[in-house]
Formats: sequence, C-alpha cells, structure tokens
Amino acid sequence: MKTFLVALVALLLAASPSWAEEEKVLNVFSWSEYIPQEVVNGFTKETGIKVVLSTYESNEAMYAKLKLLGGKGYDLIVPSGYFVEVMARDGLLAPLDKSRITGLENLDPLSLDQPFDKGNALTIPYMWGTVGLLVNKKAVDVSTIKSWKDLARPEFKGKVLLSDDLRDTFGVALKALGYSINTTNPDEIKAAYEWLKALKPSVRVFDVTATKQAFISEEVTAGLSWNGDAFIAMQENPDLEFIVPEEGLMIWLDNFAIPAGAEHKENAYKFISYLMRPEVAKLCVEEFNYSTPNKAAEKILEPEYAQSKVIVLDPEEMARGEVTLDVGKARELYEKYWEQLKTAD
Ligand code: N2P
Repeated sequence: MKTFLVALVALLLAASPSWAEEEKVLNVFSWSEYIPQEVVNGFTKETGIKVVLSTYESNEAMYAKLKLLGGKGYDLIVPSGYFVEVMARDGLLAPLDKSRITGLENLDPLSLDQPFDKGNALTIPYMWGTVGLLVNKKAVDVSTIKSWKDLARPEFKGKVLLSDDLRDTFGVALKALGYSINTTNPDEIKAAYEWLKALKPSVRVFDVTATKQAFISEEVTAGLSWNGDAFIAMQENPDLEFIVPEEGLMIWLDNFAIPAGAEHKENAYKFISYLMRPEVAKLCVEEFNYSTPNKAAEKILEPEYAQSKVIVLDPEEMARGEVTLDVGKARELYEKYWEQLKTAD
C-alpha cells in the first residue's frame, strides 16, 4: 500500500501542470516603448520573476519571428487585434486559462469579446489607441486642415512623415480616397498604392521608432501619429496639434497573448494579472499616453491625462473611427504594394 501511495504521489507530481515548478523567468516580446520599466521592476520585486523584455516595431515583424520560432521562445506577446486571427489560424497562440488571471473585472466590457477573439479565449486587451494627423502650426493654418488628403498640401512638401506600419499608412490613403481601411478590393488597394506613390515626393521619412523626435525637432511638419506619441510630442513642442480628420481616426487595440510554445505560462498569467491592477495600468497610460481599456485605471488618472482628448477619446469620435481588422488573403497584396512603395523613387 505504501509503495502504491508513493507511486501515486510521484505520478500526480509528474502530471501536475508545468507551472508548479516554473523557473522564475518571463520572456516578453512587446512593441517598443509600451511596457514601462518601472512596471517591469515592480513585478520582479514582488514576484522574484525576472522579465526579459524584447521589443518589436510592427505586428508583421513580431509575427515573422514567432512563425520562425514555431511559437516558442516567448511567454507573452502583444499583437494588435487584426493580427490575432492570423496567428490563431497558424496555431501560434495558446488558449488562455482565465481562472489564472485576476483583475479582468477592471476592463471595459466594450473592449472584450471582440470579433477577432470571441469570448477572449486567446487574448486580454492591454492598450488601445488611434492614428491621427499631427501637424505643426508654423507650417500651415491648422484650421484649414480637415482631411487625410491634406497631407498632400504643398506646404508640407518634403516634410511629411508616414508611418512605417503598413496598415496605418495604407489606411490613410484608403481613407483619403473614401474607402474602408479594411478593404480587400484589389482595385481600391491599388488606388491607395497610387495615392501614396504620388505623395512620395512629399515624404521625408517612413518611421515608427523616432516619430516623436522628428516632430519635436521639426524635421517633419505633418504626418501620421499614434495618439501616445502625439501627446508626448505636443508637450515638448507646443506648435504641434493632433487633428482628427473628417474621414475619422483609425483605431487599434493591442492585446496580451501567450504563444503556443511558451514555457512560462504561469508567469505570464501573473504578469497579465499584475498589469490589470488599476495603479499599474495607470502607470502604463501615464508613461506612454495611449488609451486604456482598464476603467478602474481611467478613473484614477492624473487630471492632465484624464482631461486629454488625445488619450481619453470622445465617444463620438470613437464611433466615427474605423478599427483595423484582418484582411485575410489580401494581406499579401498589401505587402506587395508596400514593398513597391518603399522602393519606388
Ligand atoms: C508603442 C506601440 C503602439 C502600438 N510604441 C500601436 N499598435
């Protein structure tokens, strides 16, 4: 009997979930400038789990790397909604055991149950935000800037910044032409490419990493900006203004997900839970100035953030905006034109 019990205990231990003996490491792969160091340090201090933070600049780059690694190597990633379906189809994401995550009640129900992940089986929202127009008042009378089309105004020639993010930049062109940013119609995608190609002589740079600096130093005078970057740039250079074009903003939602091959899933759950705390989510907003789906955090934001329309979006403007969605097979067409655009003279 005793031998039997020993064997049973050994069997149970062997069969217990891997989190029981997980090493104290968490490999996070996130957009750059997105998770504050202070938050990472606070988590490590509290849990003893060392966070190894690697960063990427686009969904496409993150996806390519994860695919190459077969969904292994990282324990937590932050894909935008429109990449969640793509990754799920490739079997790159692990189903979430939500009973291991705390603080989900802090999230705005509107941010949950999104079309890209019904029931939040694979993802938990982290931050969301917009793409708008950032313009320097010294270059132009900003009251006359109404549309995405205004990027082509002669005043901005050679001083336009386009995003080095494929869907953002194509989105602008599609909106300027009156199409949906999620079109899969080849003619419309081609027309957007032509529009961007015609704009190219005006374009100083395609960028996502140093956009704030380019606007602050006035190397560029108009262009696309994520709301968080715009907020920071406007503080440094009061001549900058964030404009909501009449065609509406583009909206994205970034989410935590655990890659299928993650080796430290329990640590990932702990980290997500830590980030769901209102005071931690507040730090994330106040450092990077994006919008938070964490309603409890939104309530305790310092007034300078809480009162900013760049961070806490007007519901009407939100309703007028368009959310970037997966475009299925058309992604290849976008990518083809994107390459052509970047290499065109
Ligand atoms: C922050 C990244 C914002 C992510 N640097 C836009 N999806």
